[in-house]
Amino acid sequence: EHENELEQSTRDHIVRESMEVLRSNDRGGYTVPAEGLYPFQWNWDSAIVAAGWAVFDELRAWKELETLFSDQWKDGMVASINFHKFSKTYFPGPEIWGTPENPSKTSGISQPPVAALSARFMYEHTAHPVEAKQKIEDLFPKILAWHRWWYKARDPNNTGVVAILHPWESGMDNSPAWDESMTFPIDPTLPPYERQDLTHVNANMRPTKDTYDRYLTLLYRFKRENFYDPDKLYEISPFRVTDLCVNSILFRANRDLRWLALQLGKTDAVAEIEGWLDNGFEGFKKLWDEEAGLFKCQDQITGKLEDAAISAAFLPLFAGVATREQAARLVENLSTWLKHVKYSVPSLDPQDPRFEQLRYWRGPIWLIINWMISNGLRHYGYDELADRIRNDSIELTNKAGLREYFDPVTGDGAGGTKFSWTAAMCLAWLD
Ligand code: 2M8
Repeated sequence: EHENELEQSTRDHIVRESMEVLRSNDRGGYTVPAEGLYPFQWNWDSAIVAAGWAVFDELRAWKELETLFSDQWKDGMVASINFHKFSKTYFPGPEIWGTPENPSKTSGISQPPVAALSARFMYEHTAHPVEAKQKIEDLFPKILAWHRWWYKARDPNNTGVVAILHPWESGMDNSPAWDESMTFPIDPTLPPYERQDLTHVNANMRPTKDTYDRYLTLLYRFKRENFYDPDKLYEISPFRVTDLCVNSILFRANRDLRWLALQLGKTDAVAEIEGWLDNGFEGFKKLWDEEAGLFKCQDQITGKLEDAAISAAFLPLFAGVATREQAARLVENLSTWLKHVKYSVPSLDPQDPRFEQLRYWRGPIWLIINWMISNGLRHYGYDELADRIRNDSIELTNKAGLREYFDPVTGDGAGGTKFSWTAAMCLAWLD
């Protein structure tokens, strides 16, 4: 009894703190991921944060998505970063990206398409259905245009799965899944640059200089190539990978978009989205590594599956694209991983020699990924494992606070503090 009360008061405290983090990271219509470290509107952060706002301020939640789409490119792309207000605490900022459309107001690449998921979540949980339906009416064509962009710009050969052309597009920036595909030469003419991230967090928690040189090699190449013209980029990019994170989220987002289309009676769109789902189901088959019992990312230039087993290997469960047999193998693998760390889910197989418990997407736990994996496991009937991930997530935030990510061995918090998407997950998922 006493313990329950204690637990309840800790939960109340986390909820209050989470609301406080969103309010303090609110810059008027959009929420920054973390003060200083990430001073602009990031795409998938923002979509996840909208679900957090929805728990205590619906109008503000819709506003988050509206602001995100206010900078949508004419071709349908929604950029990874929207630079609404000047800040010199982040590199590379708008002066480096120098994108043509909305002059210098966005980056020139995209990020995992979470928006349809949040729009559905908000519509399903609304206390004001009439107003919410109007919001959905307005957002629907924009989200649809963005999904179309993914297929046109990033799957011109109609394989059913889309490419990322930069590790930043996956959201899992320095994942070992890109190691083999990030071996192209560094541009010898790269202008000198000064990283800002290292002024906010320890270097051992961030990507290395060599990795940043390659991020920038790609950026300058894309900028030179007719200013990020997506028709060209797909052909000329030395990095072209089928990423499990973007593709699983896109698949799930298509299911949610289809649901929204049905609410709005848009039958043409339903048929179009069903076409993407059918193709996607076929496309995912190539990403299954039968020997490993895991999904893998694929280098589209060499055709090879990437060898790294990363947390995104479990995201096809969230997409709902894995078969029952595949789900069983995935669960077997995940259970083995968890024998090697205290907390779930590390971003890399802890048995991999490249595993680093603190370095960003090469080991640490990210709450948003935990939510997706747990949700997927529940869908396939693996409730016990789903509960374990949820309980670990509660324990981590209780213990370490609303940090950017967490050490799977010690449970310590790492990276940025007062982090928006971690707060949003505490509100929309863990409470
Ligand atoms: C990280 O990415 C940015 C580049 O977009 C960076 O490190 O500079 C990633 O964790 C990404 O997934 C996330 O959206 C962003 C803001 O939280 O930070």
